[in-house]
Order: sequence, then C-alpha cells, then structure tokens
Amino acid sequence: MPGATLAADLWISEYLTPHDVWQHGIERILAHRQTPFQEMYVVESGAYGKALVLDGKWQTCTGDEFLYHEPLVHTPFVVHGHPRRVLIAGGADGGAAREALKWHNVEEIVIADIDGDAVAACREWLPEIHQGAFDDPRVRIEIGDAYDFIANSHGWDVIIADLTDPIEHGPAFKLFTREFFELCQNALAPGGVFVNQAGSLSPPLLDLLARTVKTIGSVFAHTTVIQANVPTYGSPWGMALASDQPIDTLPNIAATNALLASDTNDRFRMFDGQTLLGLLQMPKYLRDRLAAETVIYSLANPPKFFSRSPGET
Ligand code: SPD
Repeated sequence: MPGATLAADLWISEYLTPHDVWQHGIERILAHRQTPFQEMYVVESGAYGKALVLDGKWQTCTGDEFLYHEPLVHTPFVVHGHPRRVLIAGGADGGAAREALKWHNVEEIVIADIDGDAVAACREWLPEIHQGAFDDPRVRIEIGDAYDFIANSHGWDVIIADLTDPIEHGPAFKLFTREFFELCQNALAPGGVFVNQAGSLSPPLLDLLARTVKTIGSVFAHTTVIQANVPTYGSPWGMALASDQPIDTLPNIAATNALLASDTNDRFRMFDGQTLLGLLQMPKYLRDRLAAETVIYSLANPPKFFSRSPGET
C-alpha cells in the first residue's frame, strides 16, 4: 500500500491548478495506452477503487462515481419530466447510460464518444460502473466526434455532455463552445433539457464554469448550476443545466419523490427529492461570479487549460 512501507510508491498526481496537486496511491495499473485522442490509464487506487484517468485528469472511479453520475443524469430527467430519447456526448465509462436506464420510459440512449479505445477499456475494466449498460438493447454506441453527431441528429429529450476536461487540443474543448451549444439546442425536441459537466466550483478555478454557463446562457433561455460533491475531483463540481423552458430551482420534494417512484426503478444511492433541492442551490459567491461573467467561449475563443494562459488576466 503506498505510504505504508518504505518502498517505491506509485501515485497518480493530478494538477488541479499549476500549484496544487491531488494524489492517489495506486495499487495496480490495469491498462495504459496512448489512444489516437488521449493518454489513458485504468488504475486500481487504494482508497477509491478502480479509476479512469485521461490526459492526467481523473475522470471517474468506482469509489465515488455515483456522486457524479446520479446528479448529472437525474437532474435533467426530473426537470424534463418524461424523457424518452437521450443523447450522451462522451460518457465512455457507461455510468451515465447506466443511470438513464433506471427510467422506465427511456426508449433510446446514444453514447457518442470519440475514443473507441476508451470505451473498450471501460467495458473491460470498469464493469462496476457500466453494469452492463453497453449491452442493453436501448443503448447504442456511436464512436465518433459528438460535435458532428449532434449536428446531424434531432429530437432528443435530454442531451448530457459527460466530457473530459477541455484541455487545449484535447478531444473535448470544442464541446464547450457556443457553436456546440447551438447544435445541442437545435438537436433537442421541444421541452428538451441540456446538461454538461462544467468544471470546478473552487474559487481559483471558477473561470471555466462561469464562462461555460455564460456561453450556454447566450444560447438557451434558462440556465442554472447543479452543485455536486465528488471527492476525487478535489473540489465541489459544477454542472450547467439549460433549457428553453423555465427550470424550477426550488422543486417540491414530495413531487420529485413521486415522479421517481412512478417512473424509475428507484434504486438511487444519493438522489431523491431532498437531494435535488440541495443540488440546485447556488451559494452567493457563485451567483455573484455568474452575474459578473462576460466571456463567451467560441471555436475562435475556446477554453484554456487552467482557464488562462500564462500572463493573461
Ligand atoms: N476531472 C474531472 C472531470 C471529469 C469529467 N468527466 C467525467 C466522466 C465520467 N463519466
């Protein structure tokens, strides 16, 4: 076990900022390869179970993934009310698809992920996360650029952008731009809901989330932020929720629980009406930051790793 004996330890060291590192002791490397799109590790950590790490960024792990995937999926589903067709951009690990399958009326789930090697590795090494979702007849996997797939598809009730961090030249950065959000808006059916993982809520890292929400808000009529706490991400995490229909950020607890009881298998570890109400409450520093934000991301002005280039203010 790393740290317990005098030995050559193995750690995943993720830079959360250029000056802050979040380290996890690794028991075993299960898979490692440079795919055509990113460097991929699947590892077994000592404390948080098996994990997927892409381009040095911790993506998900068996120890706390439910704290990410349940809010990411069930919040837009409850806001929509009766989702049938669901598109997941990214989502290589299958955790979001697994959660979507808990809804009885869901007929079709497409996972559009650019990296077939990552999907194959997650299928092989992370069955605890996908739990067979890839083989459910309602699920279809499209290996390819989600940007192009969404540009050519329509009628989705919910679009979930379950993406990697928007590293420059990485596979995800253009899916954080106004052009992509416009494609998503066009691809949604009337009453459709969009959600994406939008980055850290830690004050020094807030540019990405604030600018992403500002950009989404320049496309959709209504936006808000889901606050998730995923310990292995190193800070509270934000998800942007958007629709052209109003979003009730004070949802009635009993009404949510009744919907979950009638329309799902009700097998949740963290999500229910009370949890949803909490997820949708933004603290003042965050509301103030969103109100002050002016930057809109575009293909010509995409997000930058650690938010800013050296020297940029
Ligand atoms: N580094 C944290 C951002 C991770 C977002 N992607 C998560 C993918 C899980 N399905």
